[in-house]
Formats: sequence, C-alpha cells, structure tokens
Amino acid sequence: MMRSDDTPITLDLFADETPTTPGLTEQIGEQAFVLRGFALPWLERLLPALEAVLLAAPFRQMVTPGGFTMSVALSSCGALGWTTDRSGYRYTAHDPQTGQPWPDMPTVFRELAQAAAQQAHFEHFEPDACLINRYVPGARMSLHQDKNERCLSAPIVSMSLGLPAVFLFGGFERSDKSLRVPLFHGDIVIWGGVDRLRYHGVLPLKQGQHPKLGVQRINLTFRTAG
Ligand code: MD3
Ligand code: FE
Repeated sequence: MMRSDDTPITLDLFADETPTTPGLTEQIGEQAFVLRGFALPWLERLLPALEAVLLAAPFRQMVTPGGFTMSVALSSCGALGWTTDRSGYRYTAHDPQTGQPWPDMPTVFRELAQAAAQQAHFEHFEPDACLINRYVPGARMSLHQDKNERCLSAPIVSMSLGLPAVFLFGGFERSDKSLRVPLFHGDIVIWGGVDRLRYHGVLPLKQGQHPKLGVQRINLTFRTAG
C-alpha cells in the first residue's frame, strides 16, 4: 500500500517499541496526561540520585495481603514509603527492611515532579512519597486503584525509565475496558482530579535491552501520601 505522496505504508508490528516525539503532550483522560520525553533532559542529574537512593534502600519483592509475592520489586524515598505485607498495604516513615527512615527525596526528583505537574496544570504539587518500581521481563502490575494516600485531591506523577511497557488506563470499575498506552524511557504520566481513582496496571514487560538501563524498566511515582 502507498500514501498519495508515494511513501510506502507498512504495518507497524512493533508499535510499542517506537519512541514517540519528545515534547508532545497526549491527553488520555479529562485530567490525565502523558508528557512524552519530558524527563529526558533531567536524566543526567536524576540517574545518579536514583542510584544513591537505591544503595540506601535496595529493591525488594514484597508480599501482598493475599500472600502473593509481587513480580515488581519496590523501594521508596521521601518522608513516607509504601509497603505491603500479610497485614495490608500502607505508608510508613521507616523502611521495614532496615528500620531506618526512607532516604530523603532528592531535590532533582522533587523539582522534576513539580515541573511536570505544572506543565499539566496541577499547581503547588508537594509530593512526600516517591515509590520506585522495578520491572524485569515478565513482571507486571495487575489492575488496581491507588487509594492509600490521605490526600486524594493531589495528583500522582509517574516517570518511566528503561525498557518500554504498555500501561493500562482503565475506568472506575475493575471490569471497565482499559486504554493501552505504550510508555517509553523519559515519558511522564500525570493524573489527578476526576481521573485520580481510575483502575490502572502494566502488562507483562517484554524482553529487551535498554542502552542506559539494561534489562529492566524503572518507574517512579510521586504522591502526596500524608
Ligand atoms: C493511575 N505504577 O505504583 S504508574 C503504582 O508503571 C503504579 O509502575 C505503574 O500503578 C507503573 O501504583 C503505573 C502510571 C499511571 C499512569 C496513569 C494513571 C498510573 C495511573 C491514570 C490513572 C490512574
Ligand atoms: Fe498504581
């Protein structure tokens, strides 16, 4: 098949591996946005700060209240960190693995989260928790709502690093149909207001090798939890 200007049209079998245009904003809900490549100019500062956080609070696989070990490994920084064990999901001021306070949220993390929130017209975002998720090939996150945060009027900002993933943007009931949104290295997603309690998840990560992060996807989510 050809376009009228004689350029060939090919079926893109690898659509979720094709990076999109940095700088584009895609609206996926009334108050939900994807900022393509927004984090890219910050990564030279962000990645060393992330490494330092992970030295103090290494990734660990947690157990859900139902007794399942999550395929995604987690860590946190900031005043509050998210944890789960047999007794439930909650935010804590200390890392249960070390008994120490979670590492401080690096300034570059907070600045980037605030710049992204402002870009999506959420003013005065003051995150006190940054969850760090690590996906290796096969790891996934099933549909859930984020509702452990005390301040549901604040948005959540998420940053994707490393291998691409397909993000599921659902409705307000688990059974609602979800939109599939491919997310790439450097993309930021922000959702708040009427979209804050949407179900969402991540499809199993595909095999791959990212030039900067290797065989993994890391996602940072910034929340006002306390
Ligand atoms: C939710 N993380 O940590 S964030 C989580 O990529 C979590 O690791 C996923 O869900 C991850 O709780 C997804 C991206 C995201 C984007 C848009 C949303 C979550 C959303 C819209 C509505 C609700
Ligand atoms: Fe979530």
